[in-house]
Amino acid sequence: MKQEKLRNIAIIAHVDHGKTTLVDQLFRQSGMFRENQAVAERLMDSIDLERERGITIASKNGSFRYLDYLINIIDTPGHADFGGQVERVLKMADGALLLVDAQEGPMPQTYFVLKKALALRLPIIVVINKIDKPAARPDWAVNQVFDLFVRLEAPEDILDFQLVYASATGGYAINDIGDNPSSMEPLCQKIITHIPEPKGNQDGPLQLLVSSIDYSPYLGKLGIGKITSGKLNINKDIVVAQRDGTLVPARITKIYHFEGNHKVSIDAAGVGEVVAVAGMDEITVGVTYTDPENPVPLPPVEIDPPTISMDFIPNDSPFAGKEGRYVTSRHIGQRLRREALADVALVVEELKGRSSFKVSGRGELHLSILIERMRREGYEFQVTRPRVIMRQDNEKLLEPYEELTVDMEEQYIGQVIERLGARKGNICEIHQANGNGMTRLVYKIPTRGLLGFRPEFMTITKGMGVMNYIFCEYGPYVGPIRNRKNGVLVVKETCTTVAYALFNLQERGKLFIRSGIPVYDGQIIGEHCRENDLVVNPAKGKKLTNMRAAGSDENVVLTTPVEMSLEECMSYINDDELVEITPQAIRLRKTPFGKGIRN
Ligand SMILES: Nc1nc2c(ncn2[C@@H]2O[C@H](COP(=O)(O)OP(=O)(O)OP(=O)(O)O)[C@@H](O)[C@H]2O)c(=O)[nH]1
Ligand SMILES: [Mg+2]
Repeated sequence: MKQEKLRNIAIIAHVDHGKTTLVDQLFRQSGMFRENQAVAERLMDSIDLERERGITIASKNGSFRYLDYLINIIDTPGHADFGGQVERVLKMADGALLLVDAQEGPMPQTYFVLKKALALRLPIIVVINKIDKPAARPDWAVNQVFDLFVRLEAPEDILDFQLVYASATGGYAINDIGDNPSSMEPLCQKIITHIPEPKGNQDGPLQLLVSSIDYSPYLGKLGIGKITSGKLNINKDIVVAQRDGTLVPARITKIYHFEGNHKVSIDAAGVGEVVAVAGMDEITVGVTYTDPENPVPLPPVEIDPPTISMDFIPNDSPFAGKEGRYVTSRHIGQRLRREALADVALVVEELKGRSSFKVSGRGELHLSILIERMRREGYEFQVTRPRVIMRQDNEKLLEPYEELTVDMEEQYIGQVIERLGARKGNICEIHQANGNGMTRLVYKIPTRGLLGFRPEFMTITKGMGVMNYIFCEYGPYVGPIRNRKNGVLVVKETCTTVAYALFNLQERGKLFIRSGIPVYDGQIIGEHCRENDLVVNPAKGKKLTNMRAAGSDENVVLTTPVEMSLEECMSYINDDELVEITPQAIRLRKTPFGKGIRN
């Protein structure tokens, strides 16, 4: 592949601004699919959890052809918790498409990803997307983007960014508002003219920085990256320069490049090509594949440190080992370490003498997605409540703060302000109702205060609110923040729940389970209406009498139990409680006495 006919771009934006949808259209219009071929929407969101949640979790490589150019494109996640991926995959790109929603304008994650792209001095094409929305305000959005570039002190040449307007769902891009929409052509033109071809010396020593890791059931681990110097040939001997500087010899068994959303096997690749390489198992993001005769390692990417952590503990509940396939500390440790090799934003530490692991990441979602994936793979374990990672600055204790943006209808503002006040948030900005009747509040709030706020916010705003947050800095510790006010209902002894007993317990609080469910001593099955915990017997039947009463057991009407998602469970529990996770169930429990789990 000739270097001048290659382009490598990353597509970056705030969550939901339309990255994956735009990739769909670029693929479709490149003639990659047959006319009548059924192609899934958001094709690059290929992981089950991505489809279920409608968000991108892992960045992915793909490519499409435009004229005689091959354009490698990297779709990235927009959610702040997965920001670590954006930081590292940008190393494969020679330019970036910065998408901005024409109605919302730049959002916290737009700021973050732009900052990372500017740090690498990548040329940028700004795509004002969703111009088809009735409340779109493209001119305003452009001004906001320009301000953002200025605020981030973009160098002169990059400040003068290229601009297109687009509707990813409509399948068109235009250079000026008012142009006739027809196709994505104007965007493709901008890519080939304004994003430079990849640089590097074809005859130099091999250099490829592994920026992403993929798995193949047949080939094991694949290191993905861009060749910045030299050539790569199949069955060639190379060395892997590890992050600590050691050199490990290796042999390349397979090389793939990307066509559409597929990998296609090739025999050789040259400078500028983005490839996936098989043959080495002990690799991690940040290693360099290089020449054994003349090794020239590349500096690995610096990744922002994690802000929250939780303990992963082998399951020791009375139901342990019944539902999972991988249950031992060894299984859990291996799986976590494997994840940490592919995801450098995740830090896994063994807790000595406790056969448990401290896992640190960028946010609740970062960790909960990992937990959910492990659960689906057949793992069984328990986790503690997430806690933020504190720092010490001389005598002062510091904790992480986030910038939180909430958009909601006016009638909910009072309640939201009250809740965020209790969580030690400080209002920084208020933007009165704009075109779509939403008011925006911007807060600075300790990360601790944010834990578990999303479900609360969704309940207050009846599911219509939008919230976003992004790590901003470490600041002074603000003292304790209260988690929940109420105690819980704790099961006395192992049994199966009975409708009649639950019916009576309903008066004591909110229940989390139905009848006919096996439960164990110490399991939490509801929230007490008072502040203390209450030990209950959910199997207590009715006293038998000879009398026939109207309210016999079949007639007992139970209110629907509260069903909490994994994230809700994680932030619901207190420090003396655990979430038990198995492929079949998520349960809450009290920590067994004497088995301290805190640091
Ligand atoms: N009206 C309108 N909706 C759009 C447009 N582009 C995307 N959407 C919608 O916006 C939503 C999010 O789109 P995605 O493509 O998943 O956004 P994303 O940026 O990939 O999101 P993450 O990967 O989770 O950060 C979907 O419901 C799309 O249908 C557009 O041009 N116009
Ligand atoms: Mg996406």
